[in-house]
Amino acid sequence: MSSYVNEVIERVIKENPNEPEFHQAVREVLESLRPVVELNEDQYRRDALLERLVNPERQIKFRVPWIDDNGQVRVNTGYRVQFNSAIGPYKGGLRLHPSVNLGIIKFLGFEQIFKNSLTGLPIGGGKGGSDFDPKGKSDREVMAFCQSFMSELFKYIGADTDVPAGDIGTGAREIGFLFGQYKRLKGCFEGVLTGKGLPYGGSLARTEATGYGLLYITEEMLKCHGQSIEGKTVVVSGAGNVAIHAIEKAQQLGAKVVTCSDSNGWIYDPDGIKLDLLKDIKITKRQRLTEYTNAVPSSEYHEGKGVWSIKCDVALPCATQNELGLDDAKLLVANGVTTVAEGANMPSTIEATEYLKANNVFFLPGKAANAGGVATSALEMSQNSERLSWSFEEVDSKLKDIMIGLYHNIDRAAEKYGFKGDYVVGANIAGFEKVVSAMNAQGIV
Ligand code: NDP
Ligand code: 2IT
Repeated sequence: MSSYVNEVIERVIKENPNEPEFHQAVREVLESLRPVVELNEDQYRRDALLERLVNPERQIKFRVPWIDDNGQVRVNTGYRVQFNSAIGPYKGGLRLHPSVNLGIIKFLGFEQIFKNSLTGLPIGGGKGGSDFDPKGKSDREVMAFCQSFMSELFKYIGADTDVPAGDIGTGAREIGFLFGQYKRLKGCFEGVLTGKGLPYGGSLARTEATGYGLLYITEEMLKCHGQSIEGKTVVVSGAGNVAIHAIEKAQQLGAKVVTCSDSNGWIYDPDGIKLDLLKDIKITKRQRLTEYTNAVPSSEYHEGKGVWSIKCDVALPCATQNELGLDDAKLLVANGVTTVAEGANMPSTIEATEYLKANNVFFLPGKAANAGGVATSALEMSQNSERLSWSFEEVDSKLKDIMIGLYHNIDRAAEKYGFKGDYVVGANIAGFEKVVSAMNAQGIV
């Protein structure tokens, strides 16, 4: 057992107190890197490779004052963690949610390094956000916040340095306000954000990409095991960008999706989720899920958590971190689940992941399964660089090829180190290998 891995995990816990999500993400990655670290322990230790990997290149924390509709000044905290630029400009979303703190942004930024590496595209890892809650705010308040946030962030980002995008709470509206303020301050129209609107440099299929990509990789994995998603019962959590487009592609592939959820409660529709209705409620009207049962009386609405109690073949957690715990994993296994693929970032706890794997459930970790979003962001960057835009079909087919290639890459990496079928190990090792060879080539920086 590599003592170097243990030492670095202990240091991370000691030096980053009160950041449990960051500890969890580091532990999960470093534990699976043991076989690689053991082969190279002397060199990695001499070069402090793991210490450099777990320490962000830069973290920026700033005040975000804005004025609400009553004339009251409000103050939020903004963050951007520029974690690792070994293989390209920092790339990763901005999360706007009251739960955001530095530890959450660091966990997301750390995951992003390996995810971005797995896409095969030239993007480094970063993440940002704020504890601002867009929910219940007027468009003017959201604009005021976004303009203030960008008035500080613009100093640190750029099309070739750091390219933020959406995440929880940051969708097309917020990206538009952020882009407008960046352009005004810099006096320069450049691809500094992805997930932009189509009239000003956005890419077709970026909105759909994370959810679609999740289904493309899941289908490829099932295909390689002689199965298919067609005819399967699927349980989804979340009702945001990732969840909605995962439901859409699952339905297109012939699956029956029976649940979705938001931060208040969840829906069980045994006849299959009506996607047009769900989109109207969540995207167009920004309403609560209770509206769904009002429109579909044969469906059930429950307060709180509960989608994992529904019998299914495939479970797709698409809301937030640690939303699927050990008890949920036990319920899923008892009900015969065969596949869990993570649309969200780190939605399963370490105990839940271990339990699912021990019970022979196919488990695709988020950094592989949800990589289609950031991969398509990188395709948006390419289109911006060449000042062209590609058709939906072209972007979608590139996305599909990337997800299929990604599956075979993590499958091969797992097998090479004696962990055939363990996609957690495969994703961490395959993502790490590319980053490490780039770091080694660039010297001690
Ligand atoms: P959205 O804001 O569009 O949707 C998030 C959904 O999850 C909403 O339905 C929200 O409920 C629910 N949710 C959020 N936080 C909580 C919480 N603390 N408890 C319960 N429910 C919650 O975000 P996305 O769909 O973009 O993101 C979902 C996940 O996917 C996140 O983990 C994100 O990091 C990850 N991801 C996103 C990518 C993207 O391209 N957008 C790419 C890769 C990963 P409510 O409607 O009440 O707000
Ligand atoms: O977690 C993620 O990969 C995202 N939120 C998307 C990041 C991006 O830059 O498109």
